[in-house]
Amino acid sequence: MDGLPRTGWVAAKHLALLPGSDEAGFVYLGSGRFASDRRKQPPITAAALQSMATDPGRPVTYTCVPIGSGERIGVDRDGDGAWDGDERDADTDPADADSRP
Ligand SMILES: [Ca+2]
Ligand SMILES: [Ca+2]
Repeated sequence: MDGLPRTGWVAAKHLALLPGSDEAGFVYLGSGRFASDRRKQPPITAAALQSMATDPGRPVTYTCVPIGSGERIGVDRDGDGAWDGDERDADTDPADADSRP
């Protein structure tokens, strides 16, 4: 399973450029799948996530986090329930819980 732990959640901040975005967060769902910080996007495999970092200077960073904190660290930094990518798309502040779509 690509060397990822089978328990807990792993959040990944992916700094490779995605279309229309300069940053994306992901949270590990289990079974080698990651959810992006845009709720409507389907989960992707660990291999697909790694393949996005094909150029130098566009790393994918994996962070092991305590069980239960992966969603906040990976995809909803302010914990307001709106995921970071959806907030960026809606021009609300992903770091301010009082600002949400
Ligand atoms: Ca949020
Ligand atoms: Ca917010």
